[in-house]
Amino acid sequence: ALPVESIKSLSDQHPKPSDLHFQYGTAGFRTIANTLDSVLFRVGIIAALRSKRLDGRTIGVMVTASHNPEPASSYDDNGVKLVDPRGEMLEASWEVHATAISNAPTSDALIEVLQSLVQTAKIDLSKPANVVYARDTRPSGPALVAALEDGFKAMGATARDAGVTTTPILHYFVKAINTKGTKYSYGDDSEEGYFQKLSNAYKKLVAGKTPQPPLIVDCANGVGALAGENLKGYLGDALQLILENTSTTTPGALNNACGADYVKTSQKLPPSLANILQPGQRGCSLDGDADRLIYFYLDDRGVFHMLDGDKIAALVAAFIVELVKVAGLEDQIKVGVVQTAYANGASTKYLAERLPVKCVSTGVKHLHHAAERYNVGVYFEANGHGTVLFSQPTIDTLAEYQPSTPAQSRAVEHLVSLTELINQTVGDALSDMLFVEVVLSHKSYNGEEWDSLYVDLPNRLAKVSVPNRNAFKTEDAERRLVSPDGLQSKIDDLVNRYQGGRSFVRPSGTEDVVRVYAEAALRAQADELAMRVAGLVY
Ligand code: NG1
Ligand code: ZN
Repeated sequence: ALPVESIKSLSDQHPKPSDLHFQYGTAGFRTIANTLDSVLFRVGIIAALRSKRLDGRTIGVMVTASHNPEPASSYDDNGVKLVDPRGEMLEASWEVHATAISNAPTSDALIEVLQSLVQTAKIDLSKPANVVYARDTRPSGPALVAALEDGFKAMGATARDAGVTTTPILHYFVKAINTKGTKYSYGDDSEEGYFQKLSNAYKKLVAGKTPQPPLIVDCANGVGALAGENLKGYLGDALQLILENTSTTTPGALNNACGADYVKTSQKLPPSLANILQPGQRGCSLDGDADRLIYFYLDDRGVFHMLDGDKIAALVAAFIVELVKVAGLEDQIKVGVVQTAYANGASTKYLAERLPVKCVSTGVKHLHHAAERYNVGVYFEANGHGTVLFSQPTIDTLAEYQPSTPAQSRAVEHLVSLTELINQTVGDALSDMLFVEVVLSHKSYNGEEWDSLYVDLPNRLAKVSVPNRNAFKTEDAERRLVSPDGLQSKIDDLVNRYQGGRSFVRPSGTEDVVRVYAEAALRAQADELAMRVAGLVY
């Protein structure tokens, strides 16, 4: 039976604020840190129940607010996400359970919701509960983790503290723990195991290549600085990393005028790198939990150029397609790409000329699931979150394949090393960074040559506050509105007046706003189109 007494007494120490409604969205629960205590306690309970439901397999819990800033005030954000046993996002039906549990007004109501979940989800409470959890560097983290631990305690779960680490490393742990000792072992379930795996694969992939010039890494003053320092040690001379924005203990520094979201949103170099990045040199920015990556460089005239998730997708997808071809596996291994509506139209065009491309709704779970339908599925959001998934049959094909020429043999070895280099559980800035470096070194590309694969269409992203964002309903992978009535045809009329025009409107899943995206052949036109569509929405 449910340990009602221990849940109740601990729940009384983590009361739900009566005036707040919580929602498990695309980023888990994310809101102002000092309102999240009851949510964290309850997430501890949910993780334990989810583990019991899955026969004691280990569930992950990550405490982070990713790229959100951390102002030194009571308004700093934090958040929490659950990770399913294969290292993937929580199954959608449990997002609904998590929302219901987080909103039960009292301890008694909480018990009732939990009892009914145990019934409907057929949870065998006699099964063990195993959890692994971690947090990013936010100052609000330790108190929230303490509340989470009370949730584990209330359920009698066995919980392993992975300390302060990146979101993708936590996902790696979950998969490594759940595959330990099986023929599908994902790696040793330790940080050493993770860094060993990545750095060994990297070294194999660049063996014999001229070492790349040093890479500047903007760590967003977050946990990526700690992981980056570690990775540096494992890479040795194979790749020289210069870590910047590593002040993980300076209040308010996290994601402040630096990091992947700053670069992508403002399309600017972080001011802190102004005297560091030299013309021609490559740099990249991680976000606050190191699951997003954006590259950039300065041209000879010192002008800043950004290489976002779309450019990364173009670079790596074309590389994989080429390796598959050289290996002689074209007929057996189908490579495909998944994007969202935010992908730059020029990237979609470039990719679609080379391989199948699918567009899905915003949110990693949509991208991940669509990518799983290919033998090798590449997915990247324009904001720099993405990875590559190799299906198990494809990994088996690679292992069993008998190449007939040295070139085929090399290509197959590279593909196998890529399956080890790439964190296949979730987007991973450090793993993606090494992947990009591999391709640049194989192609002998500098930033400018990579950038010239295609030319981005000028684009503008705007947000509009509206009384009720839920009035905005979409279809066709969020590219068209079905409500409010008549709005889509007005947008269509506007778009038709702009050369190369494209625009769409959708409600954000993480903020109380409606987002407007527009692109057009010319900068001024993209800006104008975005402004006029925003005018229709408001
Ligand atoms: P919303 O707020 O639903 O647009 C944002 C990002 C997504 C994704 C999620 C989860 C944009 C335009 N949207 O979603 O790509 O990263 O956050 O973190 O970047
Ligand atoms: Zn992130």
